[in-house]
Amino acid sequence: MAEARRESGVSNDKDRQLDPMRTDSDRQLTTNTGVRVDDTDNSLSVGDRGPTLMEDFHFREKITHFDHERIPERVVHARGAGAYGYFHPYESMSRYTRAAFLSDPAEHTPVFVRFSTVAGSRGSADTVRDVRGFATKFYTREGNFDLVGNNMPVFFIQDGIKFPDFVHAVKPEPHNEIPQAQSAHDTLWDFVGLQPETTHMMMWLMSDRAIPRSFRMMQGFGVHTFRLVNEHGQGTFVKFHWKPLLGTHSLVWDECQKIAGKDPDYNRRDLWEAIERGQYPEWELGFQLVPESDEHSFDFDLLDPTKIIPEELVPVTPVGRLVLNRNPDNFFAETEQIAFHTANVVPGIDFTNDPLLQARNFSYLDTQLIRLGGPNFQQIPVNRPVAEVHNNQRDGFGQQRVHRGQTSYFPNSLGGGCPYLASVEEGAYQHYQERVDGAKIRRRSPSFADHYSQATLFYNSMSPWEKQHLTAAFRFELGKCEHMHVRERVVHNLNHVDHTLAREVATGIGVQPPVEEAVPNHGRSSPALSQANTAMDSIFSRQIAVLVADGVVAGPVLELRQALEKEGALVELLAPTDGSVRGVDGDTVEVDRALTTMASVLYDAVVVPGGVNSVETLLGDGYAVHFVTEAFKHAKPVAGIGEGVDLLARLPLPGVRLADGTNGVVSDRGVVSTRGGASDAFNREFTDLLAHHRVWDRETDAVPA
Ligand code: HDE
Repeated sequence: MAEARRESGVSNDKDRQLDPMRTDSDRQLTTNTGVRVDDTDNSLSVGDRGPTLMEDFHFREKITHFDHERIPERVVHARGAGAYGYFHPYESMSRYTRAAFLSDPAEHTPVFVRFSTVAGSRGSADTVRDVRGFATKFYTREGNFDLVGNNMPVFFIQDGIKFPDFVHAVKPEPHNEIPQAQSAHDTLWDFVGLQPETTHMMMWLMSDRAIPRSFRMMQGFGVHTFRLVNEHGQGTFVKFHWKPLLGTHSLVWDECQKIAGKDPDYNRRDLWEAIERGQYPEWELGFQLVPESDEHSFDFDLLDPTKIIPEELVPVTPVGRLVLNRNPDNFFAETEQIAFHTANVVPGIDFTNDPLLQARNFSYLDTQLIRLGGPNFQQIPVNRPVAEVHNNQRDGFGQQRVHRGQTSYFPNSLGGGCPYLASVEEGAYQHYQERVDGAKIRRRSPSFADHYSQATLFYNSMSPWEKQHLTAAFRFELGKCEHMHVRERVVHNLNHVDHTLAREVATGIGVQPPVEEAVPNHGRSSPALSQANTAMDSIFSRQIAVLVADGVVAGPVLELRQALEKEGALVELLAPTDGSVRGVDGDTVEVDRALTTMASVLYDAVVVPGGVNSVETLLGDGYAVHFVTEAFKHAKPVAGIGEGVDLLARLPLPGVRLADGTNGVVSDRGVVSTRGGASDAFNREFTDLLAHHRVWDRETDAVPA
């Protein structure tokens, strides 16, 4: 299995490096010291019913290992999923950076990417409202470069010294460890209300970005302004962007909460299965480039991580392509033990004085020391660079290498001066020679003072349905706060973002709506921020449920299935019980899953085919009725073929016009119906709806599901 997976992936330097470290267990059982074992079910005891003997080294070793099998989970981003792949640039970026992996389109650099949620513990559900981590390790031939980003382009705080406060506020409350993986509780919103610099990020967190449909359908951002440096030592500011090929798509909140129970591994499973199927996720790397001479030409500070550079001001230059094409062999060894660090940079990539980035450059190495048990964690297979490593660091827990020679210091003559230094021309890292001077002060830069303009920009850029989701999210989250003054303070802040938003939120949470606007809305927007403008041209890997029972008219279903699968979609037949159903013509139709094991929230769309008996059975099945109604409620495409339309007609689908026998294919409010077969016109209409992901203007609370 692992072999098959590996063969499906592109073999590269990292893959080849890992190969000798991979091990299969298709051999005789042994102890850790290689002694063969003939019984691992019974401990060594005195007679049949006597005490267990300390002498039983196999027992002791087995239990001891087990006792120590957990390492501390990440203090944030504990829950994640990862995969290997590769990156290549479209063309050389050497004008801006001397980084070798960005200079040659023919060079494919191996990568490992780990996606994560932030607040929840390792076993928490995937579909919580949260930021998603998007951390990429590039195993370049000049050393590892880690781009440790998120799926949102800004952050909660401006200075890293506040990170423990923020994390303590968002994590489960310390007295009772409630709630798990939720931002909807008093301490977070207490902090947020008192810390207006969080406002812009809270808009993102309350938006649909916080509930992605798939890791494969998320953007990624480096967040901070970094610096590229070319071979002449010239710097250019840069913001890193990842754009998913499949577009940026989200779930709906009600759906998220249900998936958290139905399939807590929803996003993790989605990534794993897509890669196993060979439907490799892809992103485009993009740069927003700002010449140093323009450092001060914006109305915000480039060093302030609570700000974006609107794409209308600085467009995103396409740079290269990231493909994830191989699942890890072992979750713990690879996904759990991978150690990212913002300070893992290669020549040509450098930092700025963003105070959040500076703090991160300390934190990540520090955290790995406790999490991975000592200073040799870079030798763990997943962390090892493909570039050669030579230095004088010999000792410490878990040293894996056997360094030879008498010397482990520099300079030396006894070891022939090795390892010796490299010049910059030979590829040594040289820090950007930025001139800095100033007094030591503990003060936030006045250029970081505007906490609202870009929150307003974000709000103004949302489509009507996105605004509605945003308001609903604020109401939900604040509605979970026990303390009225906590709610009030957030509304007060929101009134600096947009008066209507503040009033709408206030009305939903029992807070007195503000009477006057705090500041006038500046009216500017940035269309690139709205998910309404994302790619909607593909149904690749979308999942469609077809509900069937005995008596189904199978022909049109199979045709539809073929048409959808041709476009890369996945179609599953669900019936009241597993196995197969009998088609109306007596044919046997294989079923993929029993309805009771699944739920509409695990699919992107639902189809009800024809067949009088099939439809009668489904109508009498609460799961089936709920399935379709719920899919409708969650704004998903719904389709009825033949008598399947009768089933739709019996459900509370407000205001939907259905095919009536004479009018061919009817498509109304995201419901496609036809009394005939699944014609080309029908298939096209359904495919188009699917590509658009959801029919947002149809979302309705009136549907009881
Ligand atoms: Fe992190 N962050 N972070 N963070 N972060 C960690 O490192 C930290 C921040 C991000 O899949 C920790 O190995 C500080 C911004 C990701 O393994 C820790 C500050 C962004 C991941 C840490 C920040 C991130 C982490 C926990 C404020 C987006 C998961 C375990 C100064 C640009 C990486 C670990 C993975 C993980 C510290 C802020 C992204 C403790 C102090 C901003 C994707 O080192």
